[in-house]
Amino acid sequence: MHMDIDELFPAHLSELRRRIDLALATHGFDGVAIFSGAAGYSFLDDRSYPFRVNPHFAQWVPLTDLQQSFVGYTPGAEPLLCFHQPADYWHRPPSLPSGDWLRQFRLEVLRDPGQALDLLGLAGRRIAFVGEWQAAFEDWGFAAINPAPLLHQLHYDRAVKTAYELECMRRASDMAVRGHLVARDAFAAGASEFETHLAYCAAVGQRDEELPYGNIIAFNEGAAVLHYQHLDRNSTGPRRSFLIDAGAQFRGYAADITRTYAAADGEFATLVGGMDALQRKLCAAVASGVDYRDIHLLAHREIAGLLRDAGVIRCGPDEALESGLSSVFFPHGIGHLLGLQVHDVAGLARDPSGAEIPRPEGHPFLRLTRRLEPGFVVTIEPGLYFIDLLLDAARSAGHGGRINWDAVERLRPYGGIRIEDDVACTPGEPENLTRDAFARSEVRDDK
Ligand SMILES: [Mn+2]
Repeated sequence: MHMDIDELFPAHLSELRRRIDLALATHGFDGVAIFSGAAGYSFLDDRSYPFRVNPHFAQWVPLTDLQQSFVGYTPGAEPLLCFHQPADYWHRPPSLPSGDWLRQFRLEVLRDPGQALDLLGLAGRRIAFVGEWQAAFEDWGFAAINPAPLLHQLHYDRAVKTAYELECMRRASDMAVRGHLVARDAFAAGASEFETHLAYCAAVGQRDEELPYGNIIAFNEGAAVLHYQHLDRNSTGPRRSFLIDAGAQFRGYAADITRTYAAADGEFATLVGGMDALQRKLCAAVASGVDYRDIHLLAHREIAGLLRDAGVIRCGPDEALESGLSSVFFPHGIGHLLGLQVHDVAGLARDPSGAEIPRPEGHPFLRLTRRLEPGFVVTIEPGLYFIDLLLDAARSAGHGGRINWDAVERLRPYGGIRIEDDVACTPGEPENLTRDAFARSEVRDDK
């Protein structure tokens, strides 16, 4: 069912080398030093923020918690991994890496990050630094710090996933789906939002700071808050609806999945079913050559059609889209690139230069405007919400007559609906990483 990840790694690294060889030659560098990063500290405190590895580093090396380390690379030479393993009795120093992937690297273990200076071969060569800059590197002689033209090119290329990256994302999907199923059951069993969150983390096997983004676990009206961050500790009170937007990461690659559940049959449950059907239709539109902006606009028409059929609005899809009414209920983009970052880079890139493809007018939150290519992984996440702030603004803006306010009052206590899958574009049919992972979990459950 799953491919052997170690077998896929050498071809992945070859592709990274091919890409960076071209980028370095184009922009006049002899090599690159990719810094993993260092945890930052809270103001006036000796507590650090959660560490987030430089995604460029994680693309080369499947180590997401390694600080003060470098990948050094010059075209034609074996990549160098400067692995920082401090002598430290306050913390557990990182264990030396192992695994087949390591055979692609020359490993140097450093007690002090400063030892990387000689190893990186900066003398007489133009080496670009990629990562979060540290004052300690001031005198090292890097030719450039995060040169924008080089980064634009690497980010543009990153949208196309290698077979290794796709496999990492399938595994992240499996992990996240495990959490989703447990969370669904926790909600049904009467857990609080906070308890549901803990059950999710336990099932996935990742703590908050390891997840690709903070879980959104929202009951009832909370589902209308797009990035609801509060985790209510109270488990009493009515439960009408449950929106969970939660992921997982495998070797730094993210899954980003949202599901919405109705606690009982009725008007809201019917709306959830309608959203699920239109979401599948939008997923099927993920194909090579398709302008992602068109999927976004199709989503607006589909959601408006659903709202009209449900008696929530009183106009057709085209009028709802053109008047801006559909954005009252669906105020975010249909999705984004996914990979090493949950909202992955270069979603608007026209080409490797960093020039941008504009968003459709009136749609300021769309994060992806490119034409899809095989290897792109995108999310498809239509939403439909009852947001007081936007409904009030719609009334002031003259949309009042197009909205059935009785229906809005009935549905407002449910908050909203979002259904989100991660979909890989291929030369043929799209691969739905999320629905495939749910299907695999059902096969397991049946046994
Ligand atoms: Mn998303």
